[in-house]
Amino acid sequence: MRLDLRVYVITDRTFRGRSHEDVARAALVGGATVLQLRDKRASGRELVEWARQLRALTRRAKVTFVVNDRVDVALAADADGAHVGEDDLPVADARRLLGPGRIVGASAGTVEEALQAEADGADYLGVGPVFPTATKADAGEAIGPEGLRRIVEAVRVPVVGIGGITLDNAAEVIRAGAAGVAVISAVAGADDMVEATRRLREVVDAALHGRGGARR
Ligand code: TZP
Ligand code: MG
Repeated sequence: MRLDLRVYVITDRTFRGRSHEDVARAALVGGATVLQLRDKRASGRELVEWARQLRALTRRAKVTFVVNDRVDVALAADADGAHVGEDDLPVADARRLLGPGRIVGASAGTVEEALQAEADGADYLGVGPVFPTATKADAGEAIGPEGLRRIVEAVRVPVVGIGGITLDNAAEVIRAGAAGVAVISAVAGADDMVEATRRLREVVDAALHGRGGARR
């Protein structure tokens, strides 16, 4: 399956008592192209149970499914891949464990980190925070669309922007060269999660079209 990063929805249980499954179902109906399970407080036992649920839903929808932080959970649930950051397994180790057939996503906030993650075998990069965000306390300073652009131009792998992305600024992220937008609160915190995803998809598709299609 080709990696389609256009609308990358990350599930989160901290919004309005919604479960991972609630967010996932809505995101899939709304047209998300990647779903990521993210839960910093859960046990491995809980994570693998949710990962199996989301794996079943994403398989039916033919949507890429990635587990945040946990290569072991991704393997146990037969996810398409895992996303690792600075507190997780190094990218090269994630690649070794996941093999060539699964996706390794990596977080990067600077050109140096991005080049290293690419050299270590990442398939795509999550770059940000592009805008200020309240969702991740230790996200660091926003790099802005220009910071994102510098990273996009430095690497060959596709990049998704993350951090503070909303319907109002998603087009800017695409215009900066990103292959897609990764969001938590813009979907998980929305009144209508299906509609929020659908509109994000429209904005991203229109911006990609305006740019002359996906960069790669
Ligand atoms: N990594 C960098 S910013 C961020 C993560 C997980 C939080 C994104 O959440 P939101 O609500 O889309 O700003
Ligand atoms: Mg992580």
